Amino acid sequence: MTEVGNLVVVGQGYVGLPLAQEAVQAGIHTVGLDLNEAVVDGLNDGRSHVDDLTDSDVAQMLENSYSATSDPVAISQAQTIVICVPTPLSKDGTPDMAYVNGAIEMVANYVQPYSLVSLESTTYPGTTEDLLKPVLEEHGFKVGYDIFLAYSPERINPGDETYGFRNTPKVVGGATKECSRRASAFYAMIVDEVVPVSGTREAEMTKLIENTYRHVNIALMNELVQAARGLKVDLNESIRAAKTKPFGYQAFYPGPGVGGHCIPIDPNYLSYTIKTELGHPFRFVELAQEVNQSMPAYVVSRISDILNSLGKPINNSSILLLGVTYKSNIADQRESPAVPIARLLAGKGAQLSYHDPHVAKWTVLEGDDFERVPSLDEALQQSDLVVILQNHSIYVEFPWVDISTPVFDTRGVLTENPDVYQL
Ligand code: SAJ
Repeated sequence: MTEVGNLVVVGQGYVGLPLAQEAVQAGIHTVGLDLNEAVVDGLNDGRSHVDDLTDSDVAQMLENSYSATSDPVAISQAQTIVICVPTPLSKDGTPDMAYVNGAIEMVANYVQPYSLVSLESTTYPGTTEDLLKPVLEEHGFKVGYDIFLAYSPERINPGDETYGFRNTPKVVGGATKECSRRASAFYAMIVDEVVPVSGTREAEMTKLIENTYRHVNIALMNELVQAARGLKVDLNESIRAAKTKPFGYQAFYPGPGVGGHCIPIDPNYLSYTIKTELGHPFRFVELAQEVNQSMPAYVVSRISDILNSLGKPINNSSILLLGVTYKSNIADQRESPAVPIARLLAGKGAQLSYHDPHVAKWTVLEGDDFERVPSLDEALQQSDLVVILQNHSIYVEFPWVDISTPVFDTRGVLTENPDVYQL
């Protein structure tokens, strides 16, 4: 415990807060450091802003050894600092390292000698060595001697009932052997399995492999579903059949687009590095990004074809969108494809309404909020077309046989119903 000492977690979002919770449960005095005062105040009032933690989870943390603050001086009281800040894309699609740069500068200004600094934010290989290490050394530290530096990719899976923080193996790569030892000792207190790798680059690449694998395979299904339509093949049925193969295959499904904080973002960190460091494109990621980003327009073209076959233009047709989050059965809307789909339909004159059990008010255009339809049953009867964008359980279990309104299912959840339109 002395080596681990007190912990400061920089960033109290969907990654930092679960990590703080696990550390508190392990008996580690933990301070959640976040520059967003509203987040800090909410946490200190016992309120959670993260899907995977309830208010009572936060209250329990406060009763133990947790508090939140926006004052970086807390770093000077800790021996272990974990950085869990966002790594989004800039407008031009390149990595936006502003949060990481801000965090490491703040840590370097306050961190005590012999502390451990671990970065968890998803990023390109080389970030820890080439961006964090120089900042610490500019502040007089010698990495591996009087400061210890590591990278450990976050593997938080929002809404996952099976895998939580503690039972998901944690990959850890240190800048030096002693850094790796220190980091492994810390993480061993909060996860069941630590997976040490030889360096920070290997740890950074691990996360990019994991998510690029998904990104590319989802894009493969998104491109294939368009060809399958032309070949008169029910692709979702073939995927379900392929899934019976007990080895060498993992099912991915076509959809209306790829949302979330990981999959549409992370692989671009890989293609960015390859392009800038090596001077050539990383074609798999660029093609996958192109295919996945084209899905909203493909969905709208399918809507146009369906309404056309019913003798109705998109213009003035009432279209009910079901499910506006990025993933089923959670409230997170980040990068949800529902937004570009709604914008395209509104641009063509559609009368839009939406329902989502997790979203009471939906912002499609800046300052233009939609209210959720008050009654799903009524809205279903009053629409010209219903479009299922997210397979929330409520829609999978809904009695669709009683509905006369045409339904377009972009998630392949109603394939048993021949009258339902598919991607
Ligand atoms: N999607 C498809 N077809 C698929 C799978 C996903 O269209 O077959 C779409 C989803 O609708 C969503 C997006 O892609 O919009 C991302 O879905 P996701 O299942 O990958 O969910 P995420 O973004 O929450 O990914 C996380 C990742 N976890 C971490 O990065 C720590 C990922 O590594 C997990 O494997 C994934 O959850 C998971 O398994 O649910």
